[in-house]
Amino acid sequence: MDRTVAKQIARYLVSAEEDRQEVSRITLEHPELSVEDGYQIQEELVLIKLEAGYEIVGPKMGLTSQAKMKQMNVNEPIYGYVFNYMVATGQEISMRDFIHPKVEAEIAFVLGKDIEGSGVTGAQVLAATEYVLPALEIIDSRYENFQFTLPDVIADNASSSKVVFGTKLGRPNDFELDLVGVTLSINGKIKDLGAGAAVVGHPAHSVAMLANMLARKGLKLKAGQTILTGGITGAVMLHVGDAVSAKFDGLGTVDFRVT
Ligand code: OOG
Ligand code: MG
Repeated sequence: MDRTVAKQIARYLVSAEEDRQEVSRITLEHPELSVEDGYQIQEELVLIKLEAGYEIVGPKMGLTSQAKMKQMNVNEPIYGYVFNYMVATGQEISMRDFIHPKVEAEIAFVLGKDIEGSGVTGAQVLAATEYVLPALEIIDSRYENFQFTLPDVIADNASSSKVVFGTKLGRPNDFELDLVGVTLSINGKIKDLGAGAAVVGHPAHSVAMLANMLARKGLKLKAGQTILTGGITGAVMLHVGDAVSAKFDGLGTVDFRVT
């Protein structure tokens, strides 16, 4: 698509994020947009963030579980980017920072080596991984009612908004990550649960898919990046006063409170 249009749409989405103001999804005005166009807009959005001085923590995968695909009514995994300003530093997050946030439990990978090329496998990913750690991702679609098609959500940086990382680092080979069980609770009540296998069979497979998707663009995963592999559980709406807690078998607990 025309670069000027892609840039203009990217700016529209960045403003929605900065103003915490939901906007009409872009495919209403541009019904012809393809998945490729969505990524072109996302690339412009990433450039705007980099020009503003923000840094990439890592790319992330989204819509990798049946729970998420069903919930959002889309049928294929996507990627987006987590930036340094999105990483929560305390145990509290303020509802004022969001439009209509939801939380989901994920397993994150910290890479010790670059992963490049097509045909990357889960085994290669595990060999290149320094640590795995639990995370709660807070997604906040910029679109009205959190409703979108694939090109919309890709352009909107896969709804990325904030991440709370756990503090317990695991060595990837000490776990069968597909069998790691997770519960997601709010105010002491379990809202959803699952296991690592919910994420395209194995979270390492999600990272491999990501490497392969990036390879098509001539990009690679880099040593030092922290990568979210996608929600294991469905995403749960947040409200002021919520105490959110996710328990990961062997990887500890991630908690935060919504003020
Ligand atoms: C898209 C974001 C997807 C995940 O883990 O599935 C995502 C959305 O559901 O709004 O981060
Ligand atoms: Mg996610």
